[in-house]
Amino acid sequence: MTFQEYIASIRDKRITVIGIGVSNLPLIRRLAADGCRVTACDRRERNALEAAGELEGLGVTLSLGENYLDDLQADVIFRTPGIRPDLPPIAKAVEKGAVLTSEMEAFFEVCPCRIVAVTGSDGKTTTTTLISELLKAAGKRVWLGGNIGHPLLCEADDMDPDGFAVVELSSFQLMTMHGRAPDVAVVTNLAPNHLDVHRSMEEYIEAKGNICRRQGPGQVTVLNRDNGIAAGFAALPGGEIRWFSMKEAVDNGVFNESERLISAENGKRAELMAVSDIRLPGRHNIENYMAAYAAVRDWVSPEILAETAKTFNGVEHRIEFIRELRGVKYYNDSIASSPSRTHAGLLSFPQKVILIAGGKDKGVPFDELGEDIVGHVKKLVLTGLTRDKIRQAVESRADYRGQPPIRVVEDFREAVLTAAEIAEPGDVVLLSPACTSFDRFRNFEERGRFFKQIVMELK
Ligand code: UMA
Repeated sequence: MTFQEYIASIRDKRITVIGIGVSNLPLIRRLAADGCRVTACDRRERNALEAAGELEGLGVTLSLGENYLDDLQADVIFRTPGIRPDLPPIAKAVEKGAVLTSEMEAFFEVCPCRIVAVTGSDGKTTTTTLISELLKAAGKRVWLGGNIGHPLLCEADDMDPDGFAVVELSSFQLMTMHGRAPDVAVVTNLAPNHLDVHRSMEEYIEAKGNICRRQGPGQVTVLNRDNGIAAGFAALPGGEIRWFSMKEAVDNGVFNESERLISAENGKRAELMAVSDIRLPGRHNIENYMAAYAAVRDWVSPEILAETAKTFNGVEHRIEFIRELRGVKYYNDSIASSPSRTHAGLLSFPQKVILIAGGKDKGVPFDELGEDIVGHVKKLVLTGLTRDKIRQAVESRADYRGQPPIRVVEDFREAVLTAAEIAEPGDVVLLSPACTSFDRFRNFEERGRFFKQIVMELK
């Protein structure tokens, strides 16, 4: 069924789209343009919903604010990922016969090409992007989307049946995926996450398992051998199991042996590349490469893998390599808007770095950040509204004996220039703010791009 035919099949039904955000907006527009009767619901009030006027202009009925689900009368419901499928009004509508689906579930039904789907608690965005890069480098047409921030349903009819849809899937999306299985499913790892939304760790694992639960012959399941929960998915029906492992040799998949990546195809081994060829910093990126190659080895040669590893700079704003100038490497980790994210950023480098941190105060404690800074930072440059709070968190530590030295600079550009000035050949300069950007920027993307611009202008 094409997307066009799918829309035709629901055109006479009462359609309700719940959640007017990134996933659903293009869908609402398309349904309305194709003459469907659409109600769109969102808990946000009208004044917080930029698209309200535009959608009404298209004939969409809006149900907004606190009681947005009170009058849910629908035959077909599209649920946004951020809403639990078992909310009482939704459950009641389903009891009365409504079909509950989502943008991603519908996409799986109408996607004309192969689907490679990636989930996991960590590394899924980088692994998804890597898979897309590898396939593109092998000359394939690729559509990249899903939880990574780009909904694909409305593009389905333009997709080339010989191409690939490469999608990142969150547990929220997977919770209700019961239809077509992906041709290749990748599970990077599983660790407690989103337990504010999921009722339990069991529910979270159950949702993630949906990525491979209905796979079968001719399909591929890539699993992390070193992660107990992800490895447990091998017991699900699944497809051909391909493992990746940092710790042990596997019969089918990719593993690390003495810092060299080895591909194994049903026992037959071939060396792929040295771990040191991977330009992205951090041990976790070795795992991301292993997972990605295990997923695409049928279409991507080892030469393309090695070439991509040497040149791929990473996903924008996530420990993204910018340039090397006079022996100093600059990295943009603007996405790190919390101390835990900066912790991960710092641990990605084997050496102590020159860290630029600080931003808007969102009330989180900086005690652990203080510990990370003392342990992993060579020189610290603080800026933004939290600059003094972070400085105090570092200086008040019993183990702080003047290392790292701290420079406090009010202006963001000055902060970057200061970091460049105090850096020596061999150093890494890392923007990983541990705070949100809203004291000075519209979002972390704007902060990251401004940082990159300043770094590129350095002479
Ligand atoms: N809404 C309600 N009631 C609710 C929850 C939400 O009315 O109970 C409304 C919100 O007001 C909003 C709308 O629903 O206007 C959409 O919100 P949303 O958060 O469900 O979703 P999207 O804007 O469509 O973004 C989602 C993903 N967000 C979540 O899963 C929470 C995005 O991932 C994803 O990029 C996007 O779809 C593209 O498909 C974000 C994320 O943080 C980046 N994901 C989590 C993660 O990666 O860890 C899962």
